[in-house]
Amino acid sequence: MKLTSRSVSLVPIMATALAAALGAVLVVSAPANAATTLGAAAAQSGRYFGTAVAAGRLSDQTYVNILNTEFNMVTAENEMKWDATEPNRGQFNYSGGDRILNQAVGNGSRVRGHALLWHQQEPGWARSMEGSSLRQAMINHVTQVATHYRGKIYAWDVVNEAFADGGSGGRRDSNLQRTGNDWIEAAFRAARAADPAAKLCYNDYNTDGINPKSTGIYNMVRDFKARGVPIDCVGFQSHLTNNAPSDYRANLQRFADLGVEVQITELDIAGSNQANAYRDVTNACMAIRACTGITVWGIRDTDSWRTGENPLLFTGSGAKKPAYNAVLDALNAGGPGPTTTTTTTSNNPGPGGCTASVSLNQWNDGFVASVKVTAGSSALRGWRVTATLSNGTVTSSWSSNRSGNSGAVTFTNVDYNGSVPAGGSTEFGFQGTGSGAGLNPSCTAT
Ligand code: 9MR
Repeated sequence: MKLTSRSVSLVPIMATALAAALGAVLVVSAPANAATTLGAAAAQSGRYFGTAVAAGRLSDQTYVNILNTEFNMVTAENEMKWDATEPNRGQFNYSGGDRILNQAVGNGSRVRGHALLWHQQEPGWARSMEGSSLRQAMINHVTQVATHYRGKIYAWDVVNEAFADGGSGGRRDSNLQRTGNDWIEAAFRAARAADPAAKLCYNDYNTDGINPKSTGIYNMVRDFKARGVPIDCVGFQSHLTNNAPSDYRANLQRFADLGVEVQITELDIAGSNQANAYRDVTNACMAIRACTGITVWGIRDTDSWRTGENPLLFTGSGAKKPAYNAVLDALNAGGPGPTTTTTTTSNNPGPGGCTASVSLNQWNDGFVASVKVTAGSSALRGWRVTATLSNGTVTSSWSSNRSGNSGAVTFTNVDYNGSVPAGGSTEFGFQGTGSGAGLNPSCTAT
């Protein structure tokens, strides 16, 4: 897959070089083996292309045909939100969310979960709550919903739109925020505990360039990474008009440099420059290895929440718009995406032993390694994992004590994750510069 994407992306470069050498104008057409759907084109570089889906439209055949043909990631537009999934306190309803998830899985697509906590679309019962009882109710919500969908969600928007617009760079006021400034990290920890395999994202809008709001979020993510709060990705909604900000790519890159994935989560673009702006946004993602995919917020213009603005890739009757072709071409020309590899080293998995496996997210000059420690047929009381860096250094680590930062680096359990039941597992992680290839973690019970 990677080879194909490299050879595809080299074609225009070679053609351009040839044109320059000949002093001639050469029209570069799409490579002969270019993919013909958005999902397949994104997959060539290891990325996805997704859309928001409304359960109520799944009986519309035109809609479903485009959905099944073009997209390989799905977000429930409303059906996994708090008001939909817990309309009465402690009574959960997953009918709409499950319908969307099952349709997506049946079509070979993955699912982004949206959204565990958001100050809008709180159910009425939660809106009238505050303080510690609200804190308890919201964490329970995160735990219940993430547990229901455990193992089935690619990435969760754990918290949506918690930062204020304008120049403050601070949090938005809400009853959630008033339960204490640590509500976001409490939600991320609860989500990680409930579904360790899902990537956990913070998602927001008006964060598409470098501005006080995106910088406030940047500082939160940096702090989370430094303190070991589990966060894997940041979603940039990208509800745009005419243009992406000129520093769109630089903004994505600065987040990627913190060691999180970046995802474009709700893209729609109104205005007469639509096709160019869609191309620019797609190119920005393709230029960043840690940009793992793009989701548009609906399929046809008539499906959009931005009534009358026609901000999507298909017309109301389901025809492809110029913006569709701009995106498809940019995906086909896209640079290398994330390389996620999983290697497992087994040592002494019998009674008293453990195994360690690493899942690696590598970009140009750095990586994030997530290590899973699995107990053998006896419970663990403590563990030690050694991983070897062939170059570069470990710059931060979480959910473990570390000794060393280059060469053979040793990690041991912290107080809350040393006890692992027989056959059970726990995770820790670290971030480093250079290549994470060949870490070959080995695990010893202590
Ligand atoms: O598209 C969604 C629309 O159908 C809902 O009525 C609305 C409710 O507030 O939410 C819309 O989706 C929003 C998303 O969940 C979060 N970011 C902004 C989106 C557009 O409002």
